[in-house]
Amino acid sequence: MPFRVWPDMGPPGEIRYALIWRPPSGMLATLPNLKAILVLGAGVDSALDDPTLPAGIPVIRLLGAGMEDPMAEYAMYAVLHFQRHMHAYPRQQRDAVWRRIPWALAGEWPVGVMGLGVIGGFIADRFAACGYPAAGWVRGPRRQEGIEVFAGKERLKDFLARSRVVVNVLPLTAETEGILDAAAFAAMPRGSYVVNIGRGAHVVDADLIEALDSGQLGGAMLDVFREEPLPASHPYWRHPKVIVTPHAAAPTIVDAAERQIIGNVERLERGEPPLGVVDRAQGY
Ligand code: OXD
Repeated sequence: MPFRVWPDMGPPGEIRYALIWRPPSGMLATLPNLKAILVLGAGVDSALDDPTLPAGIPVIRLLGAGMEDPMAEYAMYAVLHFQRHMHAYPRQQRDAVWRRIPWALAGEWPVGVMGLGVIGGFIADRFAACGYPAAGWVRGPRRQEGIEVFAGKERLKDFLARSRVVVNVLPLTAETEGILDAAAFAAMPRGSYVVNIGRGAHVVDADLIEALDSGQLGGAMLDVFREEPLPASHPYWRHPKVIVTPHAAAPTIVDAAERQIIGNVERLERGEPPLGVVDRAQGY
């Protein structure tokens, strides 16, 4: 199959499959014979954001595609960092202070994962396997062996209240935008932690900073932001309780993504349903 790299795509009518990550708004609408839109990532919020996105064409996302492991590594690192006070020891070292900070064992440190899709479910299993009481919050009813599942908006508060740390991997939709706000932080135990590897817009930034400053939250490790790159003037960069990483939790793994995308194009060519089709109304 000929493969063209935008903007050198030749006659737009020849393009049948578009592999995208944040294309300019309106670009896909110029392709009259498009059969499928394949997103080169797990999150499709930016693709669905385009009001000119052609209707009736499947939008397909990556399902894990090897990103589960690096995402889980990031989440594990963040949780261990906070659980074992690795954020506090550098301050002590600076002043040559020899003081052991008491910590809770994994079994006494409940971890909550927001989103139990391919990636979130994998992360929750990792925590459970390492002995953390692991729970997940999801939109609708779901079961996952060994994971306490809280389903629906009405269970969100209970989920937050039992979590010493919340790891967010939700898809960004109209329903989840700003879900990590002042009310959510207030529901968490005092001094707990937030790890965001979902999307920046899940967090109400001013509320997070306020919760950190008041001591309601002990710290946050953030990989995703409303504006990326995070502007140099943003208070997160210099906040003593925030660790900023540059959307680095899990890059798209080329080999695995390639296999999944080629598999889906082959399915479409055979007239079979592809895997990972996004429900546009639902937003993921
Ligand atoms: C993704 C991402 O959605 O990189 O894959 O954020």
